[in-house]
Amino acid sequence: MNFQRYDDKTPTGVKNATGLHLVTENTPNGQKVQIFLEELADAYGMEWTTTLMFVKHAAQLAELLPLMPSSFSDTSTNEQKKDWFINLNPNGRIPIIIDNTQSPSFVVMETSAELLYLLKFDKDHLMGFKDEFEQSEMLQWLFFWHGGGAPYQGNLGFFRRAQEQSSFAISRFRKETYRVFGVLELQLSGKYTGQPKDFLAGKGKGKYTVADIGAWAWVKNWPGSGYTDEEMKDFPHLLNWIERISERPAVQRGIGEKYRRS
Ligand SMILES: N[C@@H](CCC(=O)N[C@@H](CS)C(=O)NCC(=O)O)C(=O)O
Repeated sequence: MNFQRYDDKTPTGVKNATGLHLVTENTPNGQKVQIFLEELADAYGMEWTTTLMFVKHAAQLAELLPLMPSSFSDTSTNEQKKDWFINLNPNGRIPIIIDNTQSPSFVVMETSAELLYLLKFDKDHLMGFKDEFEQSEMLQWLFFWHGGGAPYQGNLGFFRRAQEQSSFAISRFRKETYRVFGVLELQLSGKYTGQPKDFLAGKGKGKYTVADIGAWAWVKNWPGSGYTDEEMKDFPHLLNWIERISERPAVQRGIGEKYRRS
């Protein structure tokens, strides 16, 4: 153990990792970083190792516990709230990256900060920009989704799954998530700029960047968030954008088998 932020409960896979190490679960937030690492693998042969967590969400837990065998409650779940993990991320949430190429190792929490940290490995600016204004646009959309999209869609999921149903909360987060889908639609449609876009940021039709990855990992889950095909007809450009990004091999790997716990 050469890093004071590890303790005797830190899993050996985390403790003994060399190079970049991702601690994740295959949730929308986890997928953001999984996808970008897979993109970097395709572009530059990037290598890293992964520890898969079993993060249990409070609402799921409340709902699922009565259905679980009695042995269930003492399995090692809610790992992200245990000391060893809090030591690495005081926020107790996945994913995190540990960069063991630094001495001491450097830990990155918060998905958008992680995407931006990893951008330094994108030497040719394939998924970011050299131009400061395009880069600013990318940051605007990355932050827009991090602060103004994911929390709404996340809370919508939380309240939809909760044992105690609150129609007020569900309705608030359902409307707000729908509204921010509409903001993405406006940007992609070019309704006010005259320039329809394939991707959120960049000149002309835009370029696929970490801003798209950040939002896509969530927005693609619209059926699970309870929206109907009829409602989504309001967002044709957004639906095409979801499809366009889904086709990328790195995206398919980034949400795929490799990140599912057996
Ligand atoms: N703002 C954080 C959110 C991370 C987050 O909410 N992760 C969820 C999984 S999608 C989690 O760890 N939930 C477990 C918990 O809340 O204890 C980020 O972007 O990294």
